[in-house]
Amino acid sequence: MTTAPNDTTRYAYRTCPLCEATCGLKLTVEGAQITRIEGDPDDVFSHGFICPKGAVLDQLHTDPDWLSAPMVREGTTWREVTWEEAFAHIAQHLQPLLKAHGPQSVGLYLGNPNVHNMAGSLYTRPLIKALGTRNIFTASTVDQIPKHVSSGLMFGSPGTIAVPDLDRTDLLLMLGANPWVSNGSLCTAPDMPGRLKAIRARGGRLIVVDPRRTRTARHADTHLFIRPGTDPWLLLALLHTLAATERIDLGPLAAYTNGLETALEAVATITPERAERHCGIPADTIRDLAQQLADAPSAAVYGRMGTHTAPFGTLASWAADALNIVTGNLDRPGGAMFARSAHDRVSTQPKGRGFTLGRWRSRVHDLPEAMSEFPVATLADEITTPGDGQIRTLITIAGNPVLSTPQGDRLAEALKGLSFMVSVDPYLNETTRHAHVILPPPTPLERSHYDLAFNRLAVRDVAHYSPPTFTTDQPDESTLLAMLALIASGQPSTADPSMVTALMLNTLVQREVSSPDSPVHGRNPAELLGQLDPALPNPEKVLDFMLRTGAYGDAFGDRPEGLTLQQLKEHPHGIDLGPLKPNLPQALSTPSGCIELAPKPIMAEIDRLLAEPEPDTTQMLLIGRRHLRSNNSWMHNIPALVRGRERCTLLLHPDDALRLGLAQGQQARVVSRVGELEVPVEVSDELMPGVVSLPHGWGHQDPQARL
Ligand SMILES: Nc1nc2c(c(=O)[nH]1)N[C@H]1C(S)=C(S)[C@@H](COP(=O)(O)OP(=O)(O)OC[C@H]3O[C@@H](n4cnc5c(=O)[nH]c(N)nc54)[C@H](O)[C@@H]3O)O[C@H]1N2
Ligand SMILES: Nc1nc2c(c(=O)[nH]1)N[C@H]1C(S)=C(S)[C@@H](COP(=O)(O)OP(=O)(O)OC[C@H]3O[C@@H](n4cnc5c(=O)[nH]c(N)nc54)[C@H](O)[C@@H]3O)O[C@H]1N2
Ligand code: SF4
Ligand SMILES: [Mo]
Repeated sequence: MTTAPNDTTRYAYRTCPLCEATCGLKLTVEGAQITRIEGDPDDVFSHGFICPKGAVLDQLHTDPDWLSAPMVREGTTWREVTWEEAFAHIAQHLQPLLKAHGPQSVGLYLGNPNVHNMAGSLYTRPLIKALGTRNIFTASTVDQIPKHVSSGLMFGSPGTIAVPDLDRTDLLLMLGANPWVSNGSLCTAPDMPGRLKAIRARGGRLIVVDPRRTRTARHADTHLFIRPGTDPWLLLALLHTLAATERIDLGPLAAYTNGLETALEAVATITPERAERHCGIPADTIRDLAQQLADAPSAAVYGRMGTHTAPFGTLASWAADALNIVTGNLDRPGGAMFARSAHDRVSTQPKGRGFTLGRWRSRVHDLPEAMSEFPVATLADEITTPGDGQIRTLITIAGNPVLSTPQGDRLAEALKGLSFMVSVDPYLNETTRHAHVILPPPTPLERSHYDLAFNRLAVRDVAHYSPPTFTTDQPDESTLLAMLALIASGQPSTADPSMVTALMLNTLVQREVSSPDSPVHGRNPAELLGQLDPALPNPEKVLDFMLRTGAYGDAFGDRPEGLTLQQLKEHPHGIDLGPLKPNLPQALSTPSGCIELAPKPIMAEIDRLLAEPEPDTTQMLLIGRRHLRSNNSWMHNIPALVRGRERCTLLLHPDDALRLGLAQGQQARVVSRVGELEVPVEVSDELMPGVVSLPHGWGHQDPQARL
C-alpha cells in the first residue's frame, strides 16, 4: 500500500479472487471506504485489465447480506451467536454423530471459491484428514475433473495440466470455451480478449469450435458449429487424419512417449466421414483442420468446459493433449506447456507413482473415485439411501450445490433429511439455508491473497501477494477451517487453531528435507522453520515456506536472490518470472518416466465411443452459457451486476422457434429426463439449429434464503 498525494487517500493493490484470470486491481481507499476500483496499470500480468465483476469487489465487501456473525438455526429461526458458541454447538453435534455412525457418515462438499482463496486451498486438506471420510464431493465433478483424470493418466499427476502458450502460439484451436466472457479457465491469462486479438494481430489464427457463435467465436478466424457432446469424434478424426496423411511428428517428445502405435490403431476407423455423421462438421473441413495443425509453426489444441462437462469428457480431454503431442506441440513455446508456479518445487526426475482411478467406489451407485472424490451428482443418493455409511452430516464450504449441481431440487429435499449440517459461507442462500450452523468468512477485502491454484495454470510464470485491504476482528477463514478440523478430530471447541498450521508446517518440512528433489534436501527442519517470521499470520507462514522451497525460491538462504514472501510484499504489482519454459520429461511422474499416450482407461473409452449409435437429430440438446456479469450462482446479490435485461433466457434458433411455435419473450417449457422449468425465449441465430442454451446458477426463489 502506498500513500496517495492527498494523505487521507491511499491506494491498495490486490489480485482479484473472483475468477481464474487473477487480474491486478488498484483500489482507491478513503478511510473505511473504497472510492474507486480500476485495473492496476502496473500489474506485471494484467497490465490494467479489469472486468465488471472485479470493478464491484467493494460491493461484496459492503453487501448487507454478507453475514458478519455465525448463525445457528432452530427450525426456521436463525439467531446470531458468538464464535465460541458456534464452535461449541458444532462440537456438541458433530462429535457424537461421528462417534455413533463413523467417519463415512459425514459428507463434505467443497465449492468453487475454495480454489480462489488461501484458506480453502490450504486448510480443507487437514479437515478431510480429520474427518476420515471418503464421501467427498466438489464442484470439480461438474467442471474440470476430466482434465485432471486424462492428465494424471498421461503425465502421472492430475495436477500436471498443459495450458496453451497463448502469447506465442501461431494457431489456437479452441473447443468448448468462451473466454471472452468467462475470462478463461485452465488457462490463467488476464485480458483474454486482448491476448486472443494479439494472436491474430501477429499473423496467427484462432479457430473456435462451439454449438453457439459466442463472443469468442465472433472474434475468431473460423467458427465451426459442433453438435453438443461430440467433440471426441472431431478430435479423434483429426488424429486419424494426421496418421493417414503421415503428418505425425512428435519431435523430441518421441524419446519419452509410450503408446503411439496403440493410440493410432485405436482411431484407425474414425475417418472424417464417420466423424461428420456424429459431430456435423464436414469431412473436408476436418481434413483441412488437420493440415492446418500439422503445418502451423506452433499450435495448441485447447478444450474446456463444453468439452469436459459432456459425455466422453475425459476422452475429449485426452484427445486434445494427444493432438498436441503428435504434432510435437506439447512442451514447446507456442504449443501447450506446463507452468512453474512459484510455490511448487521443480521436479528433477521424471519418475513417480503415477495416477490411479477407482481406488474405492461410492456406496449407492458403485461409482469410481477420482482424486479421492465422487461425482457430486450422486450426493443426494448418498444422503437419502439408508444403510451403513449413509451420509447423516454434511459440511459445505464455499459451495451452492442446490443451484449449481444437477437435480438441485432433489438435493435440497435430501438436505432436509440430514441430522446435522454446517456451512462455511458468507450468505444464507439456497444451500446454506438447510444448515444448522453457518460460519461466515471475512469479505474479499479483509483477507490476504496469493493464488495457489491458478499460478499453476498460468500462461506466464508470475507471483503476487495481496495483504488485507481492511482489518477485521472476525476470524480468518483459515481459522474456521482449522477449528472444524480440530473438532472433527475430537478436540474441544476451545482448542488453538494454530495447532493445525504447526502440523501442516511439520509435514511440509519433513517432506522437503527428505526429498532429493528439494532445494532444502538434507537440511535441519528446526533451522528452516526457525527462519519463518513468527509474526506472520498462519496461512502466510505456510505460503512463505512453499515459496522459499519453490521453483524460484531462496531455498532458505541457499539461493539468496530467490523468492520469499517478503519480496512479494515489496512488489505490490507482482513479480514476473518469465514466459513458460520447457519442463519435460522432468515434470512427468508416471512409473515409466514417459508420457503414456495410450492409457488403458482411455483406450476403453474409445471402444465405448465406437459403440455409440449415430445421433438422433430430432432430439433437442440443451447447453449452458455464462454471462460476463455473473459468477455461477453467487454474485446475483450485487445490484450493479444484475441490472438490465433478463439474462436467464432460453436461446434458440429462428428455425426451431418457428417449428415449435415459440416467439421472442414467450415462455417455453423445457423438459428433460429429470426435470422441467419455464423460461422466456430469446430467438437468435447464434445457436446451432437443434440446440438450446440456458445459463446455470439461477432460480433464487427460495423464501428461506436471505438474498
Ligand atoms: N448447468 C450448469 N451447471 C454448472 C456449470 C455449468 O456450466 N452449467 N458450471 C459448473 C462449474 S464450472 C462450477 S465451478 C460449479 C460451481 O458450483 P459451486 O461452487 O457449488 O457454486 P457457486 O455458485 O460457485 O457457489 C459458491 C458459493 O461460495 C460462497 N462464497 C463466495 N465467496 C466465498 C468465500 O470467500 N468463502 C466461502 N467460504 N464461501 C464463499 C458463495 O456464497 C456461494 O454459496 O457450478 C457448476 N454447475
Ligand atoms: N463471467 C463469468 N465468468 C466465469 C464464470 C461465470 O459464471 N461467469 N464461471 C467461472 C468458472 S467456475 C469456470 S469453470 C469458467 C468456465 O469457462 P469456460 O471454459 O470458458 O466455459 P463457458 O464460458 O461455460 O463456455 C463453454 C462453451 O462451451 C460451449 N459448449 C457447450 N457444449 C459444447 C460441446 O459439446 N462442445 C463444444 N465444443 N462446445 C460446447 C458453450 O456454448 C460455451 O460457449 O468460467 C469462469 N468464469
Ligand atoms: S476477469 Fe476475473 S480476475 Fe479479472 S477482474 Fe474480472 S472477475 Fe476479477
Ligand atoms: Mo468452474
